Amino acid sequence: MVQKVLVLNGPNLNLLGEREPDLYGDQTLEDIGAVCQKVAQNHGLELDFRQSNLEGELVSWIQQNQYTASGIIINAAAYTHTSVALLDALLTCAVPVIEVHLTNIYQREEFRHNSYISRAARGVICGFGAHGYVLALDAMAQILDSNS
Ligand code: CA2
Repeated sequence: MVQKVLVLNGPNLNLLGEREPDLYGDQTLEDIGAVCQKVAQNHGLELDFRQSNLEGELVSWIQQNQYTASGIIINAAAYTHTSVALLDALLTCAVPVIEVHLTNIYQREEFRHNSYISRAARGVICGFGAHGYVLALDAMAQILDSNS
């Protein structure tokens, strides 16, 4: 059976490519999703790529997919630094979680240096822009391959 990877994107990431390109790059989230679809296909994985500005919606998607997804890649955006709810949701999932950030959060303001969700993550990729999603998918494919 084809394994599904859920890719979750948090608040304001729907604005990618429209504002702050110097910081976040000029690719839209749709562009990133399209690249991820190709990469997932090359790995023989199904991809479910989503974005929400609502914390509760992200929590619900994690809960709904905990038995149907084989892995979760998440850029929780600002919720990274605030959300115990997302951490708890991710901790209840038995599947591997990879945290992604476009920017190097450790080079930025101090409040971005702490990630609540890292405790639930197998690994964290940050600072490589949109390519970070590809790196995360490659890593996820390797983890799922070695698990099977
Ligand atoms: O570097 C990342 O990927 C972040 O998760 C992006 C978040 C930020 O709060 C995190 O600290 C690091 C912000 C996403 C906002 O996205 C925008 C995109 C275009 C224009 C404005 C905001």
